Order: sequence, then C-alpha cells, then structure tokens
Amino acid sequence: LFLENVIAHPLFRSGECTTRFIDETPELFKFQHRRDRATRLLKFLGEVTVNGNPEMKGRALPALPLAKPIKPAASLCDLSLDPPAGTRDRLKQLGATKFAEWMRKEQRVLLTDTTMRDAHQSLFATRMRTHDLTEIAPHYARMLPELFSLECWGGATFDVAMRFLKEDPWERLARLRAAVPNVLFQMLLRASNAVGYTNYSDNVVRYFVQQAASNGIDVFRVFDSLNWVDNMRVAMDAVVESGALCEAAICYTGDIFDTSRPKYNLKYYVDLAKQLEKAGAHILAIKDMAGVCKPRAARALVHALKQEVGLPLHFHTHDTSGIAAASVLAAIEAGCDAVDGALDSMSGLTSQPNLGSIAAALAGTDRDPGLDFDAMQSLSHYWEGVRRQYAPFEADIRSGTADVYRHEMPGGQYTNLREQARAMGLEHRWGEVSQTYADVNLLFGDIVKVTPTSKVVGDMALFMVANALKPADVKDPAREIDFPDSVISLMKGELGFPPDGFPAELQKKVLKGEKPLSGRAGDTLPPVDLEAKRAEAETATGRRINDADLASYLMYPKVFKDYAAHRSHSGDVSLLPTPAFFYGLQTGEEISVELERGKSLIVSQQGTAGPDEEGQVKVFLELNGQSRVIRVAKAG
Ligand code: 3PY
Ligand code: ZN
Repeated sequence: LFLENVIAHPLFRSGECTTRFIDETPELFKFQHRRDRATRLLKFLGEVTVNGNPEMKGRALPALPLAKPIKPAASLCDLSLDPPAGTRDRLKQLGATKFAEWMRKEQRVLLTDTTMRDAHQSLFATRMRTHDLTEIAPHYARMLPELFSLECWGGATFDVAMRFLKEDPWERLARLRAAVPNVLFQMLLRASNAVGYTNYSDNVVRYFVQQAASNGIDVFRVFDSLNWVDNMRVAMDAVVESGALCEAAICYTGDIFDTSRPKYNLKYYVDLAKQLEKAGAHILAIKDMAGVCKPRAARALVHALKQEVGLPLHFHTHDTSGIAAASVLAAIEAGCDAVDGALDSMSGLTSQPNLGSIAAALAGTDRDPGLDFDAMQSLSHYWEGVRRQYAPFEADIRSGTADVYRHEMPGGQYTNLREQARAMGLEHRWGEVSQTYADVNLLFGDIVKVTPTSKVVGDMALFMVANALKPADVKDPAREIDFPDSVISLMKGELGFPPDGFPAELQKKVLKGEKPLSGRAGDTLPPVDLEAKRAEAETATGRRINDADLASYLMYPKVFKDYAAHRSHSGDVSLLPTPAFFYGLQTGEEISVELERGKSLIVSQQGTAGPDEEGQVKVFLELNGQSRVIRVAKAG
C-alpha cells in the first residue's frame, strides 16, 4: 500500500522529489487511515449484526435479505454523458430576479420532485439515508433535466441525519451537488428557526443561510410557523443577498370558505402575500403543509394571488385526504406556475400527490410539463425498492382520510408524532392523540400549525393524553399543571405571535406570572460569537471544525457532539448500504462499500459464533478477500 501511494504521488511521478520526499509527504501514510476507516466500519457492522441497530429497537423487521433497489437500465440513462443544461444553468445565466420573470412567462407548469425530502419525511419519519439518494442522483441529472427543482434538504432532514442516521447533512448536500450539477436544489427553511425548533440569533440564521447557499442550495422555501412576516425578514434578506432564489411561503391553514373561522379567509392570505412580495421574495409558495387546501380553495386562492401579486406561484400540498391531486390540477388551471409532487412509489398518503400522474394528466395540454414518462417510471421503480428497506418506520395507514380536515396535522409531522407516541407507549391510543391535537389547536387560539408550532401542539396533545387531561382541565384556573417546556416557550412568544395573540387566560396560566416577550425573539437574542463557538465545538469534539460543521453545531450542539463521537468511533457509516446499516449482515451476504471514488471495500459475512462464557460473539467477516474476526459483546 505504501509503495502504491509513492508511485501514485504526483511529485514522485514528475521525478522532482528529493531525498526528503518521504519525510515531507505525510499523505504517503494515508493507507493507515484507510485501513482504520475499514476497521471502524467492520466493527460497526459487527455490532449491528449481533445487537441490531438501536434505531430498530421495538420495530418489526422486514423479511431479510432485502432485494437491491433496481436502478434505471443503461439503455435509459447513459452515465458517461454529461447531464444536459437545466434550471440551475438558467439561474446562473439570468440571476434570481430575471429567473423569476422567466418562470412567470413559462407556458409549461414547472415541477418540483420532493422525493428526496418531504416525501420520506412524511412517509417514514425522514429516515432516507444519503446512500440511497446519491445512488440515484446522477440518473436524475440525465433523465429529468426538465424538472424545476429537487427538494432534497432542510426541514427535518438536517436533524434526523445527524441524530438517527449518524451522517453529516453537509456531506449529503456536497455529494448530491456533485452528482446533479444542472437542476435547482431546493431546501425548506423555517425562517428564524432555520432547521431547528426554536428561534436562533439573527447572525446564526444569516450564517446558516450563507453556508447552505455556498454549499449548493439554489432555492430556499422560507416560512414562519405563525405566518409572521417580521420573523422571516432576516432569513429572506440573507437568501436574497446570497444570490439564491428566495421562495417565501404562506402557510395555508383552515379553509377560506369556512365562515366560522374568518381569520383564515382569502383576504388574510392575499395580505400576507403582498407583505412577502414587498419583503423581497422572488417566488411565492402556497405551503399547504397538512393538505387541507381543497380544490375549490386552491383555485380561488391562486386566482386571487395571480391578480394581486406579481410573483410566480409554487403550490405545495400533501395527499393525506386522498384528493390532493385535484387541488394541484385546480391550482394549475388557475394559472399556478409551479407545483410539487413525489414520484409514484413515494407519493400519496401523508406525502405529496403523484408527480407521474400529474404529469400524465397534463400531457398534451398547453401546460404539459414535458417530462419523460418512462424516465419517471424507471426512477420510481428504484424508489420502490428503496422504500421497502424503511418499512419499519412507516405508519400503519392504508388510505387517505378526510379526518385531516379536523386535526390539520402536517404531513411532515404525522409519522414523527406517531414515533413520539410510540416512544411514550401511546401508539395504540393514536385516535385520541389526533383528536387531542385538534383540541389543543383551539386551546391555543386556532393557530397555524407547522414546524415548530405543530411540534408544540403535538407535545401538548401527548402530554394531555398521557396525563388524562381534558381541555376543561387545562383551562381550569384551579387546576395546577406542569406544562411542557415547549408550551411555555410558545406562550412566551419565543416562536413569535399570531396576529391576534395567544388566548390571554391560558397564556397567563402557562407563564405563571412571567412576562411574554414584547417583540421578535431575534431582537432580544444577543449575537453569537461564531469563532468562540467554533473553539467550543473543537474542544467538545476533539476535531477540527470547518464552516459547515460550525453551522451544524450552532443548530444542534448536543446532537452534533454525539454525531461527531459516533463518527470517530464508527467511521462514515453513510457509505454503507441501507440494509447493512439497519439490519447488519446476514450470513453469506456480501456488500460493496465505496470509501472514495475508485476505492471500494468488499465485505462479506461468513458466520457467527457464540456468545462465549464472557458474552462475546465472534462475527467472521471477509474484507477484500481477507478474513477478519470482529468480537462483539452481546447486549442484554
Ligand atoms: C418542516 O418544517 O420540516 C416541514 O416539513 C414543515 O411542513
Ligand atoms: Zn410539506
């Protein structure tokens, strides 16, 4: 290995190396590092093979081994060809403002594929791993270059990547970007809450946006969880400054035709849209996070917004009701410029409606999106195989349900809240949880529910079910209640305020005499000393912290520390195929792990023995044809 490194080194090859070449060229010893990387991954595989992945605890495993997802055939996609130009090339050429003008003039309806973000967030608790995304990314670049964007980052993916999947969201972005140079990458940004659950200092929000833009995000869908435009300005300004597209979202809740909830009427949304246009948005999103925007409302809303604002419109919804595609088609008929969907096998239920079917429904019309039907089917076939690997994370729902109009739970929250309920032993009482979720919304004054306010409503619903509390108990001034921290924070105004404030009596009861904030949290949160934080993170993790790491640490200090510890102990587990990561290796199973371009490990499992009297299990592995034995202490 050492000789291989010497011979391959450019200085050696140029013949210009001196006698000090070996001393002065530390990378010649990098094979050691490579061997360490392999050993750490083998230990991880041994551990999961014997004790299971902690993530799988208490879940029903699928029948193993699982078939490998099938990628598009070479006849459909020639990876040796450069990807054709796409929307990203157009953005580079036109700049953000002119790009938005182009969108408005474009006859085709523009399509966003959410499969790589919202679809898996909404179907299986955001567990899709980088490996499955990067395997198919080069095909997307060549097979669907007409897409408007790929939503592939932000929302819950940031947190879940580090916390549960033990991988780096920035590396995911870099690998995807390298594979897809031509199509816009879109992320979901929670305005002042960035990709977290709480308001961050303004300079942290700005720093995060700069990092995301310089690492490859082109479209930022920015929303505030209470539709409070003042709380969106810092993030929006930072996006505009970065040169990326600022897509500001109005979060749709209620029903514009429901006269019993007049605060969410057409005027409310039109006013909001005008404020966002004035605040500098390039594109306006209608973000129907729960999927409650009925076809009639979608048509009326798009029609009104087209008349009242000069921005291109992008409609996003969820199929929880089972009829979301009707709303998408109604929005398109009313002149909507862009819409979201997920590829067939990743669509429906709490995910987005089916992009392939929407494209087919529009084929031959004047809004035909012009996507290749066979390409979409072939990519969907790949996702079908991928999805099977995540079966243990799926919610047990079989059909759309009109119940969503009652509970208004965001699709992206549904599987996560069920997860929380499961962890608290309440999954069998899910019906009660969702009814209580609706009750809590009314207790809080009928608010917009989207991350993080939706999480607070969910926390409170679980708290009430677990403690057998009814709305009357919560309101009763004589009943002492130890409210969850997130509820206290909400009532304090740390996530902002709805236009009509929170119900005064409940706010007083929750705050127990403490005063709520009088303005935006960002106005009172002091700026964070970024370099001091970098030093703190370096001490905490014992590793060099680059700019992207710092952004992760600023968002989630504890989660990042735990992730960094896992990385130094187990290596880069994002490189492992998904069945191996979640289920370990079956006897006779062989996998290939690409450590870096052209450097793969072939690992196979030859059998196990034990546990012995000390509780140790031996896992017999082969690494590139050489036997390795990993000893693992059997848990429990
Ligand atoms: C998120 O913020 O993660 C969402 O998906 C909101 O809809
Ligand atoms: Zn969504």
